[in-house]
Amino acid sequence: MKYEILKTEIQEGIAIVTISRPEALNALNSKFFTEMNSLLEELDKNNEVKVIILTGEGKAFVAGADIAEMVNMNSEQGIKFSKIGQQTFNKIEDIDKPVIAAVNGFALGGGCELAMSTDFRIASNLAKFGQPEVNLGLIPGYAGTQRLARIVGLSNALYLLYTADMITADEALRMGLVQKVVEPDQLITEALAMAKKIASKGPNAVKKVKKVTRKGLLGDFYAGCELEAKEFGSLFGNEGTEGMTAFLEKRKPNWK
Ligand code: CO8
Repeated sequence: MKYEILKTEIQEGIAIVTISRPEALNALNSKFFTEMNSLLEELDKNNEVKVIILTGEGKAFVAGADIAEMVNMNSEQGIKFSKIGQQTFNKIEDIDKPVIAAVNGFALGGGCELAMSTDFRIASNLAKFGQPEVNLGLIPGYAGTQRLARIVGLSNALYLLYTADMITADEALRMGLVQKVVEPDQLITEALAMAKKIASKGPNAVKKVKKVTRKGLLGDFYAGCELEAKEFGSLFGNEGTEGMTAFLEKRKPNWK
């Protein structure tokens, strides 16, 4: 597929995906979702890619769903547009490679929801976060009502959703919405360093950590523990045994 909004660069096993429609602050339109779905399938199949970084071009990460595209939608079209976004962001959650958001600027509405569908977020100190939907007489439609409270807790979520306040990267850090804040010119360097660190770990262990941690949060605690034990056991006799042997032999593991 020919990509017009998404630019991808792969270096040393890390795919850096840049959302590039800066004239509209990278607002999410139908074309974005078509491209993102196709790209996720490609990255999923590409064995060279171990970790994915998502970032935005210009002063925004993503300033929300495309208001110009949504303004004339009827209820049925609104539901459809919401579901397309939900399914795409679920794919980001489900892909069995870690995904990191490197939030360079505004992450508002659908942009904050996109960032929340990644595994964790690193932000430039210029980034701003918020769910401004109620300003437009709307509510989040890409699972923001569900993910925000799971990430920052109920009261922080409701505060952001009710007030539509834009918060700084440091406030987002305090709430746990981002995991690290850096100078703007360090954002990609730092995201790459984190991605490379993850890529150096046992690849199957990393995939299973994502699967088990995410599944556990969606289902019940005991089912999560069952899955954890099963996946834990599956690493013995191969990657786990190699990692433990390497530790005892004081050498680097040889991941397959
Ligand atoms: N959609 C479409 N265009 C946008 C959007 C957007 N979300 N945000 C910015 N733009 C456009 C502006 O219209 C402007 O275009 P133009 O130059 O043609 O006038 C251009 O980007 C630059 O924007 P500004 O001039 O406004 O830039 P500022 O630096 O002055 O302001 C802000 C930056 C504060 C980010 C401001 O642009 C803003 O408030 N944007 C809207 C933020 C917002 O409300 N986002 C939430 C949208 S709703 C949403 O995301 C719901 C998700 C769920 C959808 C479910 C589907 C049904």
